[in-house]
Amino acid sequence: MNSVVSKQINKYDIAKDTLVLILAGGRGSRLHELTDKRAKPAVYFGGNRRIIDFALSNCINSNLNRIGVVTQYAAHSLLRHLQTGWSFLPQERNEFIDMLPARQQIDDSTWYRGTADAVYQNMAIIRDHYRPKYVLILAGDHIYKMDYGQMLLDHVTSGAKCTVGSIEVPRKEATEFGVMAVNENLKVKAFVEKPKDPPAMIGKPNSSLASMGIYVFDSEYLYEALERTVNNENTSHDFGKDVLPMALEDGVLYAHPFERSCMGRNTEGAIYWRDVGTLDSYWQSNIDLVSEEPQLDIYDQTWPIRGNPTQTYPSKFFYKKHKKSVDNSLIGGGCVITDAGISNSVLFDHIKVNEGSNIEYAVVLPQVTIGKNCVLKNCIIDRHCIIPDGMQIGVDIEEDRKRFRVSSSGRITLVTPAMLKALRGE
Ligand code: ADQ
Ligand code: ADP
Repeated sequence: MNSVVSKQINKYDIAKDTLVLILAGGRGSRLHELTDKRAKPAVYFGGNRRIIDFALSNCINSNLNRIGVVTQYAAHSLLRHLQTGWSFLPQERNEFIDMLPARQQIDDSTWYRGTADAVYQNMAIIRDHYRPKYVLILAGDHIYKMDYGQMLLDHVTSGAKCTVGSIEVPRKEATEFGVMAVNENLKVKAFVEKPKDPPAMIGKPNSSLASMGIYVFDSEYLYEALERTVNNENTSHDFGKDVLPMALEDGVLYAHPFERSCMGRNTEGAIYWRDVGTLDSYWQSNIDLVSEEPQLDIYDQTWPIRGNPTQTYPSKFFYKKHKKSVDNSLIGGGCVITDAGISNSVLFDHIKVNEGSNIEYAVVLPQVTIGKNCVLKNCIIDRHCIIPDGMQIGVDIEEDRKRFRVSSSGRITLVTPAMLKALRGE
């Protein structure tokens, strides 16, 4: 007797057929000196994580365990992070996080091209070695919690060949994004990359539907689209500028609304997604975490964001002479705080803060020493800085402009070891 077993499409089967590519090689130039030596995805975030930990954790939580990290710019710090914190997947189940370096350098004019080129350069490996049915392309520099399984399932059931993650954003902020219009079936009807005057959503004049810069492709369609893009010298070899408009023209582009797959919402059900591309947005996303009810709940254990555990002793606090305190702040391990006031700040591991200092609205990266009687406000202090006794940062912005880097909004001061060295005349 023949029995027909009907098989429902489910997230787990799709996940097995999917290769994830995390684009982790952008220069991140709007983070200025913070990305002089490390790619943006390797920048520290949230007290003891790096930015790329969000995309990687979302993958693991979504049962997507076949991951390639496409690197180009300043990959060393990222590589070290992946080796020490992310090398636990079992090879015998064909699960992996592989580094896929894009071409390092051919000649000065062509070595560094767009995102589509970075994937194209790895296409032979993807097609012949990994042989996926679907390819999920992610940015390595977004802060959010998302079930990619739902986006993949929507992709397969809609009949799309390319699906783009989408989110409603204020129209005035949409100049930084790809902006689209969709029909009632979420088929994309128009797409424009970083428009000067972003089109509004129907019935919502102050909102635009933005691309999150994450894409699911049928692999065969991806290979064909990349060949067409990269072999055309008139294109910029970029997903947003070239590949998505091509998929739109081919009539195979659909949108996936982020609210369908946003995970780990706080009690108010907020949706949180940030592209931390500038000093202002990087600082703000870190400071967002210190509020009592943050929109991004890092303490939610149902969708954990894992990182690279550093061996630290617990932090120590001494209050002897001054009546200062620590309030509304995240403090990493191995810190020693002596008679110093700290509020609304994120301190990473191994920070020493000496007596009489006051820290407010600061993001302080690992292994920083802050001398006595310093004032730090609205600032980002890079790893390995030694702040001399009595230094004031974020107090007089005009003074800061002469010594440090002030963000484009004029609100945030960035201090790096190289700037302090120059100040010391070394
Ligand atoms: P952008 O954020 O401007 O816009 P882009 O700078 O191209 O996109 O970077 C996307 C990702 O690729 C980042 O993670 C970056 O680090 C990485 N990357 C860039 N160049 C790379 C290279 N040569 N090699 C490896 N990795 C590289 C995109 C879309 C918009 C969308 C926003 C959402 O183009 O349509 O709205 O993302 O943030
Ligand atoms: P991380 O980003 O891992 O904290 P650091 O802040 O120490 O590392 O430096 C960032 C990256 O800059 C390192 O991973 C390394 O690739 C590079 N780097 C640091 N110091 C030097 C140096 N003196 N010469 C060349 N490269 C360096």
